[in-house]
Amino acid sequence: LSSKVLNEDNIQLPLKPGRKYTVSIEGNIGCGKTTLLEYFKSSKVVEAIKEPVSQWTNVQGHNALQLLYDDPSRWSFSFNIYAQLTRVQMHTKPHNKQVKMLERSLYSTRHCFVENDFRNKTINGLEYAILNEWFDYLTEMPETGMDLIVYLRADPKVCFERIRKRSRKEEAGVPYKLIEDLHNLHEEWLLKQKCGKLPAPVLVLDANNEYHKMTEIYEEKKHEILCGVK
Ligand code: DGT
Repeated sequence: LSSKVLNEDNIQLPLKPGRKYTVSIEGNIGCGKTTLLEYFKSSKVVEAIKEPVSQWTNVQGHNALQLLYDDPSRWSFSFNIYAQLTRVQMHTKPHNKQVKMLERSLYSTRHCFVENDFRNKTINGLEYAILNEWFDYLTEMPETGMDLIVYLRADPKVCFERIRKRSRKEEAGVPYKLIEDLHNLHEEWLLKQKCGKLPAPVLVLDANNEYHKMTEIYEEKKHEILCGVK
């Protein structure tokens, strides 16, 4: 796996001074999105907005993530529509820093999780249609636009091992097939571009490496990851 930028022509560095940018960090469960956000969190120019997993494990007292994995056919629609709400909240959160860095986006819910649930029949045709109509409506809003996607591309086996090691209680029963399927969906969306025009150029980083090597890669690619903002 090598680092490359798709649609390289679309990234014009340095970008206009003073403008705000939105960068979405994408990749499979366990690929290291949180680590990247943690790395850039202390930067003066970055507002890092982590995925609200704690919100999903306590929706007014309901552990939506646990329910999702206990009984996907019953709970996938509820989970995805709630994930969609929390993602709009991330996209629209006001910020003062020049670069807003998001852990996933409305797009990964749609093209990876919702797509996977429909293919595996854990959501039905009507549920799929409702989620997609919401997605189309929400992504027409200028506030949900993005300037760059950073794809942390890792082997599904590596992700599966990391998920096993971190042993998040709700993910105890995550099957390898889910990780493989989500990997393929990220590839279809971000590399093969099978989901239509991408909302932003994609910077692909090899995320198979261990922590120290990954931080070296982040430092080396900092200029691109931050859209040229110093
Ligand atoms: P990292 O830091 O790369 O290891 O990332 P994670 O695993 O902390 O974050 P992520 O987004 O890959 O997943 C957190 C959990 O939530 C995981 O069990 C998958 C699930 N999840 C995240 N987003 C969605 C979504 O939009 N729909 C569904 N059905 N599940 C989702």
